Amino acid sequence: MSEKSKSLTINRRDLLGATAGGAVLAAAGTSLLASGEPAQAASGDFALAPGELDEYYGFWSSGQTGEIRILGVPSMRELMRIPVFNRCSATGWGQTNESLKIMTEGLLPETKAYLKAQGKVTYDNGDLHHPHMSFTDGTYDGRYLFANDKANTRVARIRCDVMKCDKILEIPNAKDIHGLRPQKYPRTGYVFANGEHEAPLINDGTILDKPEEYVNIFSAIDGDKMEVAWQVIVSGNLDNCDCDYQGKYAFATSYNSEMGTNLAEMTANETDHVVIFDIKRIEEAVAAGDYQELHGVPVVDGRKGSKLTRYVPIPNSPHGCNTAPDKRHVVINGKLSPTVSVIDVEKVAPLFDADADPRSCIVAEPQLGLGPLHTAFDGKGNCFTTLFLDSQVVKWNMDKALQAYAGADVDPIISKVDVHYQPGHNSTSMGETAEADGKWLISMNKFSKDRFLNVGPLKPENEQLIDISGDEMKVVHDGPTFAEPHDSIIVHRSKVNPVTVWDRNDPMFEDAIKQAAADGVDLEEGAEEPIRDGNKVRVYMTSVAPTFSMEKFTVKQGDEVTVYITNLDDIDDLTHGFCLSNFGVAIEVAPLATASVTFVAERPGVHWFYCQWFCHALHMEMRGRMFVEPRGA
Ligand code: CUK
Ligand code: CUA
Repeated sequence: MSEKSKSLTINRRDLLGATAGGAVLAAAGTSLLASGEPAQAASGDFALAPGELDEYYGFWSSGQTGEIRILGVPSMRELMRIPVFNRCSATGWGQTNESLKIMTEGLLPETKAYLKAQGKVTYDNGDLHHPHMSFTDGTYDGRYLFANDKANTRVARIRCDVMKCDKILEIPNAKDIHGLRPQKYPRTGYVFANGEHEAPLINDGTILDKPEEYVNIFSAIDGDKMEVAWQVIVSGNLDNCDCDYQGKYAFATSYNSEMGTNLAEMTANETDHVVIFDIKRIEEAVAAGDYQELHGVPVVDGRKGSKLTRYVPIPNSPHGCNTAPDKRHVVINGKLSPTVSVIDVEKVAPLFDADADPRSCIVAEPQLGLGPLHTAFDGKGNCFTTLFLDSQVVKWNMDKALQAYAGADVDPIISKVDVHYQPGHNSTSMGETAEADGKWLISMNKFSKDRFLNVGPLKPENEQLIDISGDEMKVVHDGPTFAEPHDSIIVHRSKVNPVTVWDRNDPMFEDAIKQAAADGVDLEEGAEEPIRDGNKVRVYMTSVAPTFSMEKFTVKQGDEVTVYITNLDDIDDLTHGFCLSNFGVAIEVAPLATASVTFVAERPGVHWFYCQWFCHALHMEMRGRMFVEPRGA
């Protein structure tokens, strides 16, 4: 792509006009695809020999698949999937009692009632866009990942010691959580979460088609307790968010300051805004009782004119919100504007004076190209912004952008590289922390088109690995992924230290341990026979490759049966499973874990259970029988 995009000015009306006001970005982008230039030569040092380990963990979202994926970077090998909002056939996530507890305990009462009417106990889907790690003192601390669910207004926490989700919280009052970031300083602390879609504050049907009475909600969640600490009512909607390295402010972009309900209305203004939240003032307002309580959460009013927030005008539907590792600048990505707007956090405090110009915190606004969505950083003063419409990543220099805004005749743009195609998020190694190291950039491209063998009408995304160690960016690898990672973080492996076997007393097994104690059973020994309690039957088994401790057990048709499996194998990687044929039951039991599953034995006859996780030369023989006596027998 030529430099023409640099000088090309485009406003929202031009863009909408060019696409007949239809499907804005995707349609416009498809006609602007980069031409088929030859791929750049690979630098070679991203490839690892068999057995070599990656330098970084990549934590990937999966969008509407609802899970988190762990990739190795730079090899881009997928290492693991962590089911979160989805169901998982392999691990039994959404089926084991342990996972069902996590998936149900944080739901609101009205959601539980709704689901019950559908014959369900939890949602089956999620839309996970933003995985982010907990921070201590401005860098990753390896404790937790947090992630949003845009589809069903939830926030999840994943424990990095076992790489399993341990909490899912439905956020009351808000609608459709999108942008999410953990507090960077002093620690996480808060997890900031944006409600994206506008709705009545009390959404009980009293107010319907009166958009002027809709609001949006910004939430601060206590990441340690996984409870909502406080919420803020805002003007306009909320898209992406980030926060500073000082622990004072959070920032959220708004693409629909108009509070419109259709495309034309939402894109009517040439200017939208960033909302800046003053954390201390909000905490003080909550402490002083200056709030309304809704669903047990203190909700303060931060709409325009409030002393708790400031609204900074930004051109044309800003999207991404990215704080630089210089601890000072926050980049707001223009989306429909070819610019990014840079906020200086040191100029934010004066904005809260009564007659300050809200734009006085903007210290640069370089024009980068068409469709800037997200920006990543190398820790050396350079920024990498995805250009959705241009199908490019642009590398630009922060200092030069500041100088240009101050009037100097300098061009902040260093180079551009074609990506394939239509990038959304990007991320750099450690780039969201004060320890950004400038080695790798991932461009997360929404369209793969012709980059892989055709797999039918539904195509993978294409995540390209870019070597950013030099001035020129080098695309060195194409990585297809299934629907639809939006965002990723690249974490140095020194920050993450998972265990290889479970602790027998892990909180995940709390209920099983309690129930076994009540039944007088030692989980590590199992029981000889099922324990009957009315029509509830509990079966306690252990597993040691290649056997279950019970060869057979008998229950009655209609019994509610709970099977507990405790895996006594403590060898690295020796996972077993429990799959009960024709009962739709299959669960994972990792080394030293206990897992349980409950079902109604409504099918009389002989039913085999088997281990579905290949564990031993005699894995096929690791099986047993459940006898179900017919009703009345
Ligand atoms: S959003 Cu997806 S490309 Cu949900 Cu972070 Cu920008
Ligand atoms: Cu145990 Cu396969």
